[in-house]
Amino acid sequence: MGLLSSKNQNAKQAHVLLLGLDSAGKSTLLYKLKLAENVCTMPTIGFNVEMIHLEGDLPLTVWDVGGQEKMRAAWGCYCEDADGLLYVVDSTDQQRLEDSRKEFKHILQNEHIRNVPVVVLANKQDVPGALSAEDITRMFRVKKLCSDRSWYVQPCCAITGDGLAEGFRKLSAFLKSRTKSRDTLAFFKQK
Ligand code: G3D
Ligand code: MG
Repeated sequence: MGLLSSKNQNAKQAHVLLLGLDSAGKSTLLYKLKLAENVCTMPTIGFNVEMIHLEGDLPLTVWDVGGQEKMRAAWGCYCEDADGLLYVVDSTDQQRLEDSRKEFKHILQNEHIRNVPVVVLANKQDVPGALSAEDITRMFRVKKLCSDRSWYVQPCCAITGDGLAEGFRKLSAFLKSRTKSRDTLAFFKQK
């Protein structure tokens, strides 16, 4: 799986999927982070792919896949190489919250990303009346859905950038500890 896969466990880089309904703020947050630092970019073919490398952290290759209804059916095709999932929620869009929750639940069932760490980004916190990270955690039943993996729900605002680095760093930390425990397991298996 991905760049942290058994094929390439020494590569200090990870492949992360950035998903969520259309208009959740995926591209805004990706470019907000990208413009705040020096990054290597890659050509975009029907979706955005950017390298995000926060100082002192694991470089993340982030795949921002479209969230329109017809694109959602294709999300599964991007899972095979994924080491982690960032799921963006528009915390102000109460009408589509249930759609977003269903898509979240569905993607978590993809066998290729079983057990991969998840960070949910509760975006648009600048808008009055936005649901809090705690509300999203409860309404999405994140604790139950992610009982088989590391997870975290991070409040953020893609416009100001508040909370974005924290969310990415959290995922990076999960990925690092996952690699470490895999290495330890491999070490003991060899013995
Ligand atoms: P997507 O890539 O998930 O489809 P976009 O979403 O990044 O294109 O964002 C959709 C709209 O939401 C954009 O507005 C964008 O400016 C807005 N948006 C994204 N993040 C935030 C946020 O944190 N706060 C607020 N207030 N707005 C946000 P437009 O008007 O261009 O459609
Ligand atoms: Mg987009």
